[in-house]
Amino acid sequence: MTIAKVLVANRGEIAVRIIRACREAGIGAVAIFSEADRDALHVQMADEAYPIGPSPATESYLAAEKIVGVAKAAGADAVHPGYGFLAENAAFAEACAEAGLTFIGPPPAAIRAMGDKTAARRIARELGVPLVPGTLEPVAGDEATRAAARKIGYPVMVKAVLGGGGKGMRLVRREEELAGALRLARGEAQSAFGDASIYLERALAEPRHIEVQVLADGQGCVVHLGERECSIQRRHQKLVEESPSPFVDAALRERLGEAACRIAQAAAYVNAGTVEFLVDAEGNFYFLEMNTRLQVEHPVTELVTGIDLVREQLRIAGGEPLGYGQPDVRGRGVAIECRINAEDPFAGWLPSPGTIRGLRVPSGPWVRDDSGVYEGYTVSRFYDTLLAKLIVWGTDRAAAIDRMARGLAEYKVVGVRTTIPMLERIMAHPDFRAGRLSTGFLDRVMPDLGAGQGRHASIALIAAVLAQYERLGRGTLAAPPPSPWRQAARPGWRGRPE
Ligand code: MV4
Repeated sequence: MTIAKVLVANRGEIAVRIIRACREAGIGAVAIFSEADRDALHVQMADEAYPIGPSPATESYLAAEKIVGVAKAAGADAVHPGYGFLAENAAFAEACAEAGLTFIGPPPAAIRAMGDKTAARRIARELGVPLVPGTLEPVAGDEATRAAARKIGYPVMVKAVLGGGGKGMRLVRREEELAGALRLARGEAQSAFGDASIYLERALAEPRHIEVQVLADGQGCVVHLGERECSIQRRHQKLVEESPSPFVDAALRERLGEAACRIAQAAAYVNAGTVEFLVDAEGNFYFLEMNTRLQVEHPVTELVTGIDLVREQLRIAGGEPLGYGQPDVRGRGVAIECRINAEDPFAGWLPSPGTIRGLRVPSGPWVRDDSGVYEGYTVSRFYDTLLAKLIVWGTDRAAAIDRMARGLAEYKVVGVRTTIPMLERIMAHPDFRAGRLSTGFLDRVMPDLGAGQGRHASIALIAAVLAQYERLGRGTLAAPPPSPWRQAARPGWRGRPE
């Protein structure tokens, strides 16, 4: 089925990324936009753009029926969901198919199979892929759950069956905490996923979060494109990702990749997907879950393998075979991605919406800026805080780190606070430069940032809100600065005034 026009059911940097891939493939790109996104970059770059509804995502980017309706009216023959929003919504994929639209992603059955985390664990177990010790079915009733937790051994992780990405996840260190944690986890699962089912796993202490990119065509060919190290996270929001992982050697890569491909095959997977693992300090890996979508961090895989993942998604959805096998996939060098978010890690990670009054993005050899914003754009408070991703490539990890540090130093955003200063601190940190990473990295090396779930995180947030309130009270925020470049304390980068 030839795809001539794609409706991009997303916004921000990923919508721009998909529009660019369509443009390069000679495919028409249709954008949708909410009231808040009327002036957004993706709207300006698309061939056509249609309003989809009010600003709240539930009335726009999550309004499946409206999106299908606009796709049909615009004469699109395919829909790309991007990530987030409806990307892993099997009902949306089915609605697209029922409307005669190609969903650029996996079959609904694969989305459902991997969306039920205990079903995914059962598939991995049947394949002999190592699992984090835990239950393979949802746990019901406090007594049975208490017994299961005793059998697993504390600390345990309580997880939502339909969860993922850490949503609704709770660490329980001892039995006395279990009942309360179950009540909270079940409540969060019910409100977030419409299903209160939960399961238990042994909690691994400060593991690495390593994921494997897979690509599967419609003819049964499945390859993996190496791994990504994603351990530097704040409350399950990744901040820095890289490929390959500094911890993974060729033998472990082979085992991770083979396991990921077998899981994708067992799920009858088609298109791009990511298999997540936890890896302990001894190099033991454990299957966590499979994400049935393109990931934010896909560019690091693209820079190392030379494979355009969005272009491959379009080709696969159009019925084309991959045309290559595992021996043809080779990685070279190291790529690192930093997420430029409109939030202030030094003020309790408070979101920082507002107008971008000055913007200078880095460039130069092997520097890529995947952005959804422009100078003069007003960052909305309705959606996530991601402005752009800075991605670099280097011949080795030290070169990539140095290039990222140079890129971050060049990156200037005036008008909203960003994660750039914190990212610069990470690049300069000896533990990061030595590859000493784990999911506890941010807590360990920057406890002042209140990155974790702990009490100090709440204290940091309260302090930040009070400081903001005080500044407002003094009116110091009332008068806008006279010049963005004066605020950036640098001469205008467009060259010195004549
Ligand atoms: C875990 C874990 C340790 N033990 N499960 C986080 C998101 C989702 N992909 C699963 N995640 C984890 N699951 C067990 N049994 C550690 C993580 C984890 C994590 C946990 C807390 C804080 C940050 C984290 C970052 C990545 C993974």
